Amino acid sequence: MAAAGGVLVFRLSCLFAAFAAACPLDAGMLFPRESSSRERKELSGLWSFRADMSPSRNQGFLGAWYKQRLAETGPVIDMPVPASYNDITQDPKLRDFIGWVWYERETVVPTRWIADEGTRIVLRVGSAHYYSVVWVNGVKVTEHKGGHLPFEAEIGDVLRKDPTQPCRITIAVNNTLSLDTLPPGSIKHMTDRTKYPDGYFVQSIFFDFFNYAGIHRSVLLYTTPKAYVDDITVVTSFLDNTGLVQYKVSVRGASSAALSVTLMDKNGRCVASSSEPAGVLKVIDVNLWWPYLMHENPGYLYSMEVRLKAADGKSEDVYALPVGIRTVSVTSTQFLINNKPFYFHGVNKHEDSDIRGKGFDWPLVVKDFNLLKWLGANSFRTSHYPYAEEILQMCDRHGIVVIDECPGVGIKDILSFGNASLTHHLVVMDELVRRDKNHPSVVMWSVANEPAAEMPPADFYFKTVIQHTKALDPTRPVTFVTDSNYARDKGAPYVDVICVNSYLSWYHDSGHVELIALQLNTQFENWYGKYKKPIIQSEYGADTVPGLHSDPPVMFTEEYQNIVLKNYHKVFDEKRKQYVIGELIWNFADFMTSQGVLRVVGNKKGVFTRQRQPKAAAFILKERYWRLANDTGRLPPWTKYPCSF
Ligand code: BDP
Repeated sequence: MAAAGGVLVFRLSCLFAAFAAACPLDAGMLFPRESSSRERKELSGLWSFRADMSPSRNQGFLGAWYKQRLAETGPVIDMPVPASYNDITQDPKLRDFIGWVWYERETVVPTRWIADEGTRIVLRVGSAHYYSVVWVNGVKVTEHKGGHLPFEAEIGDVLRKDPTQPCRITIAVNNTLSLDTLPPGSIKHMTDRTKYPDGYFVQSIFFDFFNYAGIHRSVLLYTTPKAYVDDITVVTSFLDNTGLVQYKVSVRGASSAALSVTLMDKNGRCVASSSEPAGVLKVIDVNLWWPYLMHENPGYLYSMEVRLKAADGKSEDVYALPVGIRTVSVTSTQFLINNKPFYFHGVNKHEDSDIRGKGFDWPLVVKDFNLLKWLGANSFRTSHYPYAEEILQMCDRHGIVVIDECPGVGIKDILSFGNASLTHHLVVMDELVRRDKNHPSVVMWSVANEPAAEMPPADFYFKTVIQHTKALDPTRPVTFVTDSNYARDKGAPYVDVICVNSYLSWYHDSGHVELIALQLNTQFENWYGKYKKPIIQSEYGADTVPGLHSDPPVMFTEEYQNIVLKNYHKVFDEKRKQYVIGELIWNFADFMTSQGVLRVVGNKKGVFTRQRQPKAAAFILKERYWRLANDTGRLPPWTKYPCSF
């Protein structure tokens, strides 16, 4: 038993060594939490805003709009942050705008932050879509490529230059997508003057959601002492009833410093501690982290409190990281969490709602979690980009399992498989793993959705991205999501789990629901026969306009969505006894897309409307998911189906 324990710790150490060494980014990206040594100042609210409507979209840079107050260089409007700017006004030019928009906010920084040279002042942007440049009091402090992931800059030096000035933050954001951005897009200049006026251009995108833009997550200032905890990495495991938390703390700003690491249970009792920057904490009688509906006490979190005392003994930094102790592994037919088979019965989502677009909104987040629980969903995929950190924290606490997807959606053009794209894709994976590596809810990385993987460079491209991701994090499986076109299997040899999207009786054989069983069966047998890897049906569904009815069912009615779901479910029930390890409906809720003849004010495949009201299919899914939870989980008696909601 001791020997087995030793082997496990050794295995964990090897995995961990690879994990902790692989990330090439030069700093951590811990979520900014308050503590006795760290303060936060939220900058959510109204910002000044102007879209640069000049033909070149370059007026703001030529006129150096960042050098003075934005209102001094032209008219400004109020813009809420966080929110997409597209749906905030009545102006169609702003909804469909492509190019640079300018945000500005003035704030007052507490005098003690400025006076104390030992305080680091950090400006953090949760996400802005797509390319951002940031100035403080006219001085450029950072720029960042890519939406959906945070970036930050230390701004203490700039503020201390003239402490009498308020802190004026200017952020220019450009939503232009090119063939080497992620997601890719392209600008089309229309040259036929009989049809288009001079200078007319449009942005083509190859993905099915509205290209919402602006500052999507909160902007804030936070402080740390000069010597601070820059990053923490944890990898967890367990043996019998002993939990193992392998950790590494990275410190900055001090050549020598004393550390204390304390792991506390839910009641604040210390269960393990250490004074080393890296090591393994052992937790006797461990409470494992379990998914929702798999255990009567899901989402159990410990708190790892790291205290850093600088050598001069004057300053102390304190950071508390929530830690869930669990393992994830994959066999040729199963997905195991804590060595028990886990069946994904969940949804695909979007960050999307009326008015806010992709802007973070707590009421929406909490409503969505209540709906997930009502539905009996135990998981979701962050289709098609990383979601807000606050959402992952909710998943950790509620035991909702996450497939964490990068914005690799719509890689359809051969030019998007070139070096520039690949290099950027690897950086995005670095940033994603750095941000999300410590979330117990995140059980798998998804590197792309439905790329044109039949193209010749795709094999090298996906091999490189998948192997890079596995090197970054050897503790989690990796997938890439393919469509039902079997030719597009280029990433499949390298992934751990096959994720397949298919729209049987919808995009082909439209209306023929009687073919679903046969075609779905063929789909599964083909993939499993060739790769012998577990399969998730990562998308399936049908557009449904709420309130449209027809019997016998026809496309777009609520009855049609129901019958499509039921036909898929019959096959899932057969195959889940073999190698199908999950089903994720497309989609949780209706969402906005670009206008086009296939979309009636957005994609209507939600089982909830965009306003989060159930269509008939939501009740079918709810009945099924609770029944599945009963079959596959370990529910306490009071949650037995039929549930009491
Ligand atoms: C899938 C895509 C998803 C689309 C969906 C659809 O992965 O982004 O929204 O089709 O057409 O192929 O509804």
